[in-house]
Amino acid sequence: MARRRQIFEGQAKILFEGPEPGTLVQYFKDDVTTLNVKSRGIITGKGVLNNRISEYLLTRLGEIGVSTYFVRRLNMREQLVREVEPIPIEVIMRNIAAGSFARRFGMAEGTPLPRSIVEYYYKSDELEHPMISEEHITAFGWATPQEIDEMMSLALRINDFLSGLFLGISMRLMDLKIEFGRLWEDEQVRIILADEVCPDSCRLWDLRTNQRLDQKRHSGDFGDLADAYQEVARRLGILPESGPSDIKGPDTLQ
Ligand code: AIR
Repeated sequence: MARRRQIFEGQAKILFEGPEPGTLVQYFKDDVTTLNVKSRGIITGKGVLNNRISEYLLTRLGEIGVSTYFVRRLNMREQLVREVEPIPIEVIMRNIAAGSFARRFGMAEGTPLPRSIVEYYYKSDELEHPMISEEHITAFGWATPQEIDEMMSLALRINDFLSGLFLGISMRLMDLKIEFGRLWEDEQVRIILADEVCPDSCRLWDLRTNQRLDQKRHSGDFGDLADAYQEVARRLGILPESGPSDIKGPDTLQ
């Protein structure tokens, strides 16, 4: 196969130029890092699972009318996505206190919040993703007040829908990180969800046992994570075609 032009490489994905204008190919890597990127590892098959999980969740979101960058899955590790103008903000929805939120407010992890809370962080590895307010977003020109409103209402819808979907498979969506982008179509611009949704980008706890399916990732011990990702895929009913034995998948990265 001909070499493709690489557009971007992140901690867990690589974006290549797509087959037609306005598209990209997203490759899901097996690499895993702690959230502060201080510890790295590999979970064999994680990329294959995340590709399937994100395909499933973005397809369900599309069905309820949330526009996303997902076009279709191409193979075990890659999907075709729409190219957008990225907005350099991470939107984090918090449903239950955990992680940095629990530390910041001195709350025990697992404490329910009075309502879902939206937070914004500036996407910069160098600055370690500082938390920002709407003031910073508009003052620095990262998004307009209307775009912030759009992101906020999309984030609430996405969070509500996914919380219900995960409850249906006995998992609690503690928090979720999403990113948006601007899509230009016929000289019109609109905000769409432009980020994978998978266990890399959220915290999921088992509803009954409170087992933390992400816990190891946050502590830097990646030991049991392969099992946790497989458990999420299994409950969603989307383990790769031939089951866990097929999880490595073809090495299509060029
Ligand atoms: N997240 C934050 N940066 C990258 C990601 N994936 C996600 C975490 C967690 C949520 O955002 O996976 O679900 C909040 O993270 P924290 O560390 O701020 O509590």
